[in-house]
Amino acid sequence: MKLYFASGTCSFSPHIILQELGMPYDLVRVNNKTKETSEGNDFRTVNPKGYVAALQLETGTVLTEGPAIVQYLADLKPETGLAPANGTFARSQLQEWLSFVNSEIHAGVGPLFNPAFPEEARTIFKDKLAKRLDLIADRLADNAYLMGNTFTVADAYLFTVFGWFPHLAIDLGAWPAIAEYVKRIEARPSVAAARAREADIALVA
Ligand SMILES: N[C@@H](CCC(=O)N[C@@H](CS)C(=O)NCC(=O)O)C(=O)O
Repeated sequence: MKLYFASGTCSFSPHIILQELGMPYDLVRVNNKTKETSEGNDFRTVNPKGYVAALQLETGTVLTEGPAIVQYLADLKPETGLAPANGTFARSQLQEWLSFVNSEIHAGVGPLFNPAFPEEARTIFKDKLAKRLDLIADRLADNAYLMGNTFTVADAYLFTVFGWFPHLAIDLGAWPAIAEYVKRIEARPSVAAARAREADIALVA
């Protein structure tokens, strides 16, 4: 398996999961501006969408979209509990969280990275985001993780997106349950291991 990643992006979520699985994998860095990869080719020949993450299987087939990738990975080792079994109601609830993180949080902060995004729109996005964060904080008030007491792929994804918040001047300290949650996941060995693996791959011009 080969994960195409770019530092500090949503590809960190499947990378955490690869580490959680303890399975061997290759890592290819993508320069998200030039689309050059550390293998010396144009990333768009691998993923025509041009964005990370992309997971290439041994067969050569490429899977894209973070929520799909992390579920595929989790199903390789169901015993890890990273995703409830397919076909169960719990699996639908996991997908509910993945969808929420994808469309409400990830897509909710994406435009804020664009310096050309107008100030008025920025305020509207941040206000909406605060409402979504209230919901997450409520959930985490009595639960260590989104799905309860078990760390799942949805947590790897949400943790990854929360990692961008300091760069957007959004202080999670206003939601103490979320701040604690971030610390809890930060302490997982998989997070440090994934960071170390990424740091080992030289930057691509
Ligand atoms: N819908 C995709 C979005 C992926 C995405 O937003 N990737 C960003 C990094 S977090 C990216 O590579 N952007 C570069 C680009 O769009 O050119 C998913 O959920 O996986």
